[in-house]
Amino acid sequence: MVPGGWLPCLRSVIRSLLSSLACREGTQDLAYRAGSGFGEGQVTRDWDASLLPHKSDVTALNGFATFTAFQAAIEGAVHAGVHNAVGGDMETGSSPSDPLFWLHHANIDRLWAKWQKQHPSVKPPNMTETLRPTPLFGVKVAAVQNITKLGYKYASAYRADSERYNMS
Ligand SMILES: [Cu+2]
Repeated sequence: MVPGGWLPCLRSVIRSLLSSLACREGTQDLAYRAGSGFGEGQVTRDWDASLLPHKSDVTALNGFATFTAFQAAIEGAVHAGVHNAVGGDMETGSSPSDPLFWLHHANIDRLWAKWQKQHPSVKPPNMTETLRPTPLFGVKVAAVQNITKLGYKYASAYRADSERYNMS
């Protein structure tokens, strides 16, 4: 398990990326930064749509009443399923070199924000734990719970995913 928790670390990285982009012009820089982080910017993919998560995997997330159960469920079928479906670099430790990594992780964070909205009193069991490694994270789990306080929001957080996408 990631020290501090997988979802809090994911959100901390998204927040850091957004802060970095706020100091730059345009979204072209996102693709450049993502593509230049590992390797030579050459992204490999080996697409297999049969490995994508199903709509039922996403809708089932709302049924989890504890953070620990929710985190385990989203990390498994929903998160890993997209990594495996895209294939190539997305299945390896160099997955951040693929711009899809950042879109995918932002969507995972969005789904967590949506779940938080539906379970406002449910918190991770380790709110006082510091995310590690500290040079990369170094904040407490509690510090990444509220995306509004982190300075961003998801426009679709209040819509059903089936309304936004043609999911079958
Ligand atoms: Cu991932």
